[in-house]
Amino acid sequence: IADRVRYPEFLSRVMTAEEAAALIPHGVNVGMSGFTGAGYPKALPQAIAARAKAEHAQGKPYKINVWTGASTAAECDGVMAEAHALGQRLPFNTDPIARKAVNSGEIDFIDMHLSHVAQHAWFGFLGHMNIAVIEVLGVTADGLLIPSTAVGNNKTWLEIADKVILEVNTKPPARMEGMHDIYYGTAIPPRRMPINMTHADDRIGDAYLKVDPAKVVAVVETHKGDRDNVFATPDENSQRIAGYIIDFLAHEMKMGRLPKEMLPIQSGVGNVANAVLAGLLTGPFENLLGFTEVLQDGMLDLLRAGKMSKASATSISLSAAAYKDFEDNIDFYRERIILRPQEISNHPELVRRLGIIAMNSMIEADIYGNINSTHVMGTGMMNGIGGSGDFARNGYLSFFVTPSVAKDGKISCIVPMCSHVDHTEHDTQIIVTEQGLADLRGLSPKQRAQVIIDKCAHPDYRAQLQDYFDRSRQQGAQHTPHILTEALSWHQRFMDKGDMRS
Ligand code: 0RQ
Repeated sequence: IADRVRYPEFLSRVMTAEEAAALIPHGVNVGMSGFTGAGYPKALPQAIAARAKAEHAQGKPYKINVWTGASTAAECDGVMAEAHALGQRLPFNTDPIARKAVNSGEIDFIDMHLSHVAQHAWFGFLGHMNIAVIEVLGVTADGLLIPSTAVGNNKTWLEIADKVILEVNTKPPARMEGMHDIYYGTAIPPRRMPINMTHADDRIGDAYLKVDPAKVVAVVETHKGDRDNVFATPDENSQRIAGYIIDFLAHEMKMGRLPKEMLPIQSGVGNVANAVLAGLLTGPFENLLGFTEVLQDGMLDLLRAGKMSKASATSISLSAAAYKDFEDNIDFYRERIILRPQEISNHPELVRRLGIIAMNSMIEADIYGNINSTHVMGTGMMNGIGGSGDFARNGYLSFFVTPSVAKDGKISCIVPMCSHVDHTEHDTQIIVTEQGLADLRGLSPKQRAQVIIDKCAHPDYRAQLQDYFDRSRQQGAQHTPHILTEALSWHQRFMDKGDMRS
């Protein structure tokens, strides 16, 4: 560890994860590193879980509130949820055990726009942060921290926490040093200055995170890779969705509505997102730029092939195979990848100025283009809104994609009314399913409904949606026609009978 921790003062604070977990009492607010299965602490959460179990066995309470960048992994959220160690959790989670505890009511989960988290913490909206547990790759001789595979909210956690525990992970390559761009120019209103970035690949900050050395109470060594973020090879539906998007972008360019040099791309997580990126690999666009929050396998492929020149993100979330390529070719990727705090990677000011093309997945859309990204049947939390809202509202173009049906066709992903709304109709420009692409720009609600039904609905549900829309046009006000007593009946039918088909 002395190779990685070159600041002598910290060497005296090296201890085991168990010793460090003993410094985290019941009831505190803990800021952890971690964004989409990357850069999360690997040792402390397990020691915290063991401590929680021991305390509970003695009949004592032990729960902590955990704030991160975004999702972590089984060895972080999973173990702590399994040990009933989580009280409040924000802002995003994909772990199945934690999800179950959220949906049983055990964990108080706060689902937030990822660009909001840091500033809401500075404003004091979330309460006081007691301890930060941050994975880093090392410490320089000057006491600066070399960030890991995800930056997330680490800058802010290090600034606002009373105490800091560092997990020094010796597994990721030390030669990542220099890849990060940590912006220290943020301030609290009314004295905010513009963020001086005009190109997606501009560097505007420092390569290191800063910490007040006096706050560092423990240094724990780990040697472990991130979660293996595997994705299935794109299926036929994903490939069709990707095909529609690429044809659409080429058409927009031909029509002069998209500049010839193409605009920077944001892509959400998941199979469809990866299929779109795979489609760009063989598509007609060159010199692409990525301005996204999570860099996945698909973007690494584009960089390697020279189709994408630079990619800006807050985290690198790769499969084991792609990670090996990243590690083996770290000098190549260090010149092409910029990892920033999530308040910058997702900043509405930058998304608007740079003209980002936003592509995000959803759970369901309604016939007017409202989008539900988070809730199953209106009540159960899936993962959270993540960064989708940061990009969708402010992007130059905003796509929402989904297969037209879920659960073997028993659920239509196009419904009369969404059971929960994350992105309103005003934030949705283009909806794509494997059935087709609905371009909603410049259309009124009634025009949008007809295009969505015609282009995106699955044939099993098209007539049923058309019938709902036609009957809604015979009653009530006619700007956004609805039959309110029937609008959520499809969801109720699924819950009663296990199938939305009438
Ligand atoms: O269920 O897991 O039981 O098989 O939802 O669906 O089709 O595999 O899609 O993995 O891309 O996830 C919106 C959840 C899509 C994700 C969502 C069921 C379906 C399956 C997953 P199973 P798919 P994906 C960047 C931006 C919000 C955050 C975001 C997400 C499971 O993309 O969390 O965009 N997005 N962030 O069967 C009931 C429906 C359903 C449904 C699908 N209508 N009703 N269940 N499912 N449609 C990333 C970050 O911000 C970090």
